[in-house]
This record gives sequence, C-alpha cells and structure tokens, in this order.
Amino acid sequence: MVGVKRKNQWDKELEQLFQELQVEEDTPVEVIAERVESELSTSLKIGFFGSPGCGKSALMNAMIGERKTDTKITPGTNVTTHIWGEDDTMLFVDLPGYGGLIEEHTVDDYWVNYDIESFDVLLCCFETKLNRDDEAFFKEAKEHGIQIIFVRTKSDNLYDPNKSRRELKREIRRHLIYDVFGRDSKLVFTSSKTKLGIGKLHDAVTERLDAKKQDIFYRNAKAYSESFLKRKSKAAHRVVFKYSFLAAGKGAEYEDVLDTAVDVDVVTEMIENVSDQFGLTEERLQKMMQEDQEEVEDFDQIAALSSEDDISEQMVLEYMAKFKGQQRVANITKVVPVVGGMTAGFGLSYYTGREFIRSCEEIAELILEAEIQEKK
Ligand SMILES: Nc1nc2c(ncn2[C@@H]2O[C@H](COP(=O)(O)OP(=O)(O)O)[C@@H](O)[C@H]2O)c(=O)[nH]1
Ligand SMILES: [Mg+2]
Repeated sequence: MVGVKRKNQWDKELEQLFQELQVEEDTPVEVIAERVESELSTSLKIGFFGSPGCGKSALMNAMIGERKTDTKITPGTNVTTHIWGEDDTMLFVDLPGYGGLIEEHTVDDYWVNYDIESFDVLLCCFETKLNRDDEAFFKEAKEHGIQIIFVRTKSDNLYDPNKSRRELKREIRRHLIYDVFGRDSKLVFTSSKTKLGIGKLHDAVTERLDAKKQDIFYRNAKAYSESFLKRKSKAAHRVVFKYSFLAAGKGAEYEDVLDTAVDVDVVTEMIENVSDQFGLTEERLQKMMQEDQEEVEDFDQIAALSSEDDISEQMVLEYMAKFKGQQRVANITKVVPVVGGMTAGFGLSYYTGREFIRSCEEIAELILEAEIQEKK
C-alpha cells in the first residue's frame, strides 16, 4: 500500500512541477531548459558570525555532515565562503566577528564590507557571552529585518555544580538574549561534539526561509531526523527532474542498451549529485556493509554508485537498464507533456533518479537509526 501511495505522490509532484514551470505540450525545449535552470539557480547564503574559536567551523561541519567543500576567500577580508551543492547553491560564510577583524576594518564599516544585507539568515554564534559591539550589531540587523538565530555553541560544556542544565539554559536565554534583543528572539543550544541541538537549529533555519531556499537547505544539510530525511528526498526530486530533462534533451544520443535517446553522462552526474545530498560517504557505507546491508535491496550496487571515486558510465548504464521497459516508466512518460523524441529518455532518467533517491533514503535511514542508537 505504501508503495502505491508513494507512486501517486511522485506523479502528482511531477505534474505540479510542470504546472509551476508552465510547461505545455508545445513549449519549446529551449524554453523549458531555461526555466529548469532558473528554478535551480537560486542560492542560499547563511552567515556564521562569532569570535575566532567559538566553534563556527565545527558547527558548519555538524550541519553539513563532514563533506568535502569548496572554499573561496574574499580578498582584503577574513571572510571564507564554504560552498556546497550543485551550481554552488549553498553558501556558508565564515564571518570573523569583531575579534577577527583585520587591521584596516572597523566595527563601523563591518556592515558594508561584509555585505550583511545579502544574507538569508545570520547565525550569531557565541560561547559564553556577547560583547557590546555584537549587541549593537545584532540589534541593527534585527531592525533591518535580517533573520537572526542566536547559537550558544559548545553546549556540551554547559555545567555548573549548583545548577541544573535547564536552569543554566534558562538564565542564558533570559539574560543574554530576551532581556537584550526581546522575547521574540531565537536561541538554540548546540554542540558540534555531541550533535545536540543541530536538528533544532536546522528547523530554526528552515522556518526562516521561503520554499525555494528551504529546498536548497534540505538538499545540502545533514539529516538528523526522519522528517528532515523525508524533506530531503522531496527536494532531491527537483534536482532529478532537472537532470532528467537535460539527459533527454538536446545532444542526447541513442543508447542501444537502454533503447532510448539519453545522455548517460548527465545521468551519472545526477547520481553523484543525489548520493552527495544524502551524505553517503565511503566511510559510512563501509560501516553499513558490515552491519545491516541485507536490509537494502541491491545494496552493493547502490554503494558502488554512491562511492566518492568516479562512477563509471558503465555502472550507471547497468543500473538504468534495470528499469527499461517497466510499466511504471511508461506511466511517467504519460504525465510528461513534452513533445518530440525526448519523452522516453526523460521517463527513464527520471525513474532512475527517483529509484536512486528511494535507495539512498533507505540507506540514510539506517545510518540515522544507527547514529541515534549510538548516542543512547
Ligand atoms: N567541547 C566542544 N568543543 C568544541 C565544539 N565546537 C568546537 N569545539 C572546539 O573549539 C575549538 C574551535 O573550534 P572552531 O570550530 O575551529 O572555531 P572557529 O574558529 O569559530 O571556527 C576547536 O578546538 C574545537 O574542537 C563543541 O561543540 N564542543
Ligand atoms: Mg573557523
């Protein structure tokens, strides 16, 4: 029953996506390509403000899940931008805080030099307390309508022999945040060491984003809960849509093995992209191989496709070939209004991506369960 429900859900999503993109029977391929590109080219920019050593880098890793990153340093500043996602869509900007300002910068020009208005969310990280400059800065940011979340880092260290953790948290919340910034301020206690509060921080971030940017966050951030994982799958779906469209579009070659015109190179990129979004690293997969791999159908094949080394087109071709000629692929094709010879290739690529997401989700669920179990 679950399978049937899920299938209908997927098809509904596909239809909805076509509606959103205003794709009709006779929409030219170039126009659709353009819409698909713009659909996924939005970027999300999150700022991490705080003094050096307060735990910003560790927090980023906890939020993302120890994945490889590209970094870019803005000349003349101490600003490092960490970039994740396809088309550089998720940016974590390491803001130095006033303690890390380089000589020629002052607190006064921080706002302009660090382009504060450009952030979707600003995480104000602190370990013990905020200084007066920080307070003034965040009051101003709040007045400008910038979304701020206060993050008390290293909360595993929260300890006082005479007070409970709860009391300590309440005091911090009241005295450092509510009394200074108002009761509508958001404070999250996190520990990058124990991962305490990271899921809560994810929720706080997504609550402050519009649907498109939420999608970017769900795709790129590490799941700490089943509900986050579900949203991740849903968001991954859009990426699969994009790649399927590109794989079946112009330049796709007729593939004998698959009996359709499809660009296997693009599908390979899609597979890499999706596995990256689910954080299926070599290390995690290795661990699973020893434990409960029999719970996942075709685990070895999925693991090979998710490995961090280059995936061969041959492997992808074999994986795709399994779905060739299936009724369910034909069902997708029926939903696709695109004319021309690309419909079959789209259906097969899309179905492949969707099945791959499903397998990744299953594996990620098992990893998540194991991680939760470890903590107990
Ligand atoms: N106990 C504990 N230590 C942490 C935590 N996060 C970071 N640290 C430690 O604090 C130091 C500075 O962390 P880092 O992330 O580099 O701070 P940054 O300079 O703000 O990027 C490192 O030695 C980390 O190991 C945490 O959640 N708990
Ligand atoms: Mg750092």
